[in-house]
Amino acid sequence: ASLLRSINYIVNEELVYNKNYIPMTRSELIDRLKKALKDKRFQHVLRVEETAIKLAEQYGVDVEKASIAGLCHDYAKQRPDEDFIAEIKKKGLNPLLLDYGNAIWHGVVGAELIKDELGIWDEDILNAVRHHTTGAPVMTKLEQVIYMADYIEPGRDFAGVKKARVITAANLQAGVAYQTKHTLAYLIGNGKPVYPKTIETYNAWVPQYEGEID
Ligand code: DGI
Ligand code: FE
Ligand code: FE
Repeated sequence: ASLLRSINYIVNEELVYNKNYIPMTRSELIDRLKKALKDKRFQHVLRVEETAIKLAEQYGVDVEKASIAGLCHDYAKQRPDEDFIAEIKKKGLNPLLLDYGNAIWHGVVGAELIKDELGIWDEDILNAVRHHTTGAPVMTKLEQVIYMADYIEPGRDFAGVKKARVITAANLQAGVAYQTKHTLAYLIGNGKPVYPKTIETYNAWVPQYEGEID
């Protein structure tokens, strides 16, 4: 499989999807994203994909899943609130979601729109999208990779991003703890509402890895 991937890279200079996680080619997916997103956001998802593929190779995660999840993670970011509210009702999702907004919806509810509209049914990929903003107490390696790739992609520029990159290169789980700690501190520092899952993620990850992030 790894040889086949190398051949695919050489022949097509791009990753070829051959595991049926999505009923389209990578370039068709990229066209869909280009239409769904403004250029700045589209460029971000390309960088998240690139970062996710590198982390996937390093940490033994399926590269095809990392590519698809990286490209799709913000698929729904620019949808109007009505689309999310309709989807929450249609799928019978937790009504507590209605108290939040796009920051939370584009991942949790966005995963449902991806299933409906892009035909992705793989629960690992969908969970990586669902949890890319808040994290989760238990995350697969793919979910961790997407959570971190979104945070450290080369276009990110905030206090602490260099440290996040160094920690993540050394220890993926410590990277998760670092991001979780800093995001919660940011939300509290700015008086923002904290989604309960964000707090659950904090409790599951930060005390455990505290020694590895300072
Ligand atoms: O969609 P992106 O901008 O690429 O990145 P993201 O999906 O990680 O979203 C980041 C934003 O989400 C950031 O401004 C912090 C915010 N966020 C994360 N957890 C919570 C949250 N916002 C609220 N209100 N509550 C949370 O629990
Ligand atoms: Fe996002
Ligand atoms: Fe993102």
